[in-house]
Amino acid sequence: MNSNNKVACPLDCYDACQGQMIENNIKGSKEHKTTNGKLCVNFANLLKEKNLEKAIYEGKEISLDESLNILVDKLKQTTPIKTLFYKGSGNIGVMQSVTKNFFTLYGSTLTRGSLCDGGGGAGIEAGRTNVINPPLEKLLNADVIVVWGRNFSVTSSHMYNLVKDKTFVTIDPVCTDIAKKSKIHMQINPKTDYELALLLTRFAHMQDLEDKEFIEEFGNNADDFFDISRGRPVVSYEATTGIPLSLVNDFFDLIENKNVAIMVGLGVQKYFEGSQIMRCIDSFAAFMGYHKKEAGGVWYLSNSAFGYKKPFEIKGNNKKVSIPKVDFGSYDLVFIQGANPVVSHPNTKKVIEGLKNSFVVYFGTTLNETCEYANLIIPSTSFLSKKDVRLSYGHELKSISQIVKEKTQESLSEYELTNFLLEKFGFEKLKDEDEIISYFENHKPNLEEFETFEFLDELDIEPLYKQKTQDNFYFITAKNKNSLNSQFSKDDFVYLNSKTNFKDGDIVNISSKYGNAKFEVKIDDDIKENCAFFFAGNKNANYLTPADEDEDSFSAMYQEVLVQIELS
Ligand SMILES: Nc1nc2c(c(=O)[nH]1)N[C@H]1C(S)=C(S)[C@@H](COP(=O)(O)OP(=O)(O)OC[C@H]3O[C@@H](n4cnc5c(=O)[nH]c(N)nc54)[C@H](O)[C@@H]3O)O[C@H]1N2
Ligand SMILES: Nc1nc2c(c(=O)[nH]1)N[C@H]1C(S)=C(S)[C@@H](COP(=O)(O)OP(=O)(O)OC[C@H]3O[C@@H](n4cnc5c(=O)[nH]c(N)nc54)[C@H](O)[C@@H]3O)O[C@H]1N2
Ligand SMILES: [Mo]
Repeated sequence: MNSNNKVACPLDCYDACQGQMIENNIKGSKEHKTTNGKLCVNFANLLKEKNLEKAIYEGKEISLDESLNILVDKLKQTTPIKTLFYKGSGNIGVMQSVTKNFFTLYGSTLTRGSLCDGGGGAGIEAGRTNVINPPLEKLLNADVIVVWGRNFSVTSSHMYNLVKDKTFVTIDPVCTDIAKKSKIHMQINPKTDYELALLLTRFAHMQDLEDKEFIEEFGNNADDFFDISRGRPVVSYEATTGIPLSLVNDFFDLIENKNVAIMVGLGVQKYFEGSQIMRCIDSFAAFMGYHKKEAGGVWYLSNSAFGYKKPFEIKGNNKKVSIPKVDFGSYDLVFIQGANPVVSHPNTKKVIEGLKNSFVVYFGTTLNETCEYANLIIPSTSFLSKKDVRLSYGHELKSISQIVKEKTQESLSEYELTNFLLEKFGFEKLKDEDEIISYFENHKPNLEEFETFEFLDELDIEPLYKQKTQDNFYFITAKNKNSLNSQFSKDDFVYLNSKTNFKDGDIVNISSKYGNAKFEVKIDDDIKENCAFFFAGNKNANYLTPADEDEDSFSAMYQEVLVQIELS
């Protein structure tokens, strides 16, 4: 029997599960704590995908060798800086990043920042240097879990399963699945989480609940932070956040003398000042001393590569562009790997116009909306037929991928493509694949905790509610249970509360200052009445979003926008 039977789920998700091939079926591993013997609906969806098996040039199938020759010729004919390397997160195995090694040496323009968690990460770094999560054990030992801008039971269903019997509090404008299971749901107005964090800080102080020892030993500027929270009358927060003070009282009753875990998600930071908002929440947690308790703490999307050397990263002085601001049309050649910018990148109109004006190479496993604008499509090998390791941004466990299925001849892994290009251009080849993988497999990073915590001491945020009128809506976009960003099932609806007076099936024109598109309405009273909700992967939602960066981290800010809705 083939002893290679491990399969890591490659999908961009907190859980990073470990599977095992047993008699031609892949089962969730029982030894991997978060996987706990089960795999999810999206893993099943992934197995059903129809993988690309042929290269395509200008709409016609060609052989893999021909496609590689075209790529090499094009790269040789183009000024390197006029090429863009754009990598998405369709597969987030460690080995996916080796391609950057070639494009760095070759001299391509690279991207910086993120379409995902960058703003929040910058906020955490400002307070405690590294974006790392506490060990999973501390979550398992917490009493109360505060789910803050995260759809916990949907976007990390395995982590949720380990703690599902605990007491939950949810802070979310949407009455999510986890909000329904929570003792307290604070249905907050979008982009007011920093105000709630300040209000909680104020209440904590009034009830003498702050952790004075933590503040004394680790905290810098805690007084300044507290002063910010004192700047406004307590009652004024009710109207802006939409949260009754009575709920805040209930919250403190619930958490008194309890070990508290705060699970923060993307929701709080999809804004221009996302970093400050996250830092405000993290500062509240520090005020309570949650970062250094026996159990509990603050979880976010951690830097999963923290504490690992980068065995294939090359330092270059390549030009870098902020990812949300990328103008595809200003490059002669764009190389897109594992991404679907036509759906997932902000401002779809600008993306499509740009792609039409460039020679687009798509390197991926499946055909997606971006392929429509690709001149050359090179098939990437399925995750079942290439080696990899998965680190996780949700917890400290890893999973391994071995080759469990023979690959088709007409595809290449990221490792193979990189070595091919390195050789063609006379650069040094990559280290041995097994050597790289075994380093990641065996190295245990030292997740050192911080020695000082810098509290937020100045706050400058322009709330969206100042521009909010009776006639516009907050734009909310979040993940779907049955899809992984733009992969798998499609949902192009706009979800609205019935109090908006729209009806199921209405066709509406939605516009923002960045663009407009048509949507079919679905009525859903889980959505707050001042919000218009769209799932990630909705092919029209990003016509409405800004192709611009947040203030701190070159990252997208999908929700820094209000929209108008009219019957069409
Ligand atoms: N099933 C599934 N799982 C996934 C993914 C998927 O597509 N499908 N995607 C993966 C990826 S790439 C990522 S980055 C993670 C992200 O996973 P999460 O961190 O859960 O992120 P989102 O689903 O984008 O948003 C989380 C919540 O924030 C809420 N929210 C929106 N605006 C605000 C606000 O202003 N304040 C507050 N408090 N809440 C707000 C939304 O209503 C939503 O419930 O999930 C991963 N897991
Ligand atoms: N409106 C809206 N937009 C969003 C978000 C949102 O919540 N709402 N979320 C944002 C977030 S958090 C993220 S992370 C981004 C994600 O945005 P992207 O990184 O663009 O991810 P996807 O759109 O899922 O596209 C991934 C593609 O990778 C390909 N792929 C899969 N496996 C492999 C592989 O092994 N190798 C290669 N080469 N390709 C592979 C698949 O075919 C798939 O089409 O989207 C962002 N955009
Ligand atoms: Mo993401």
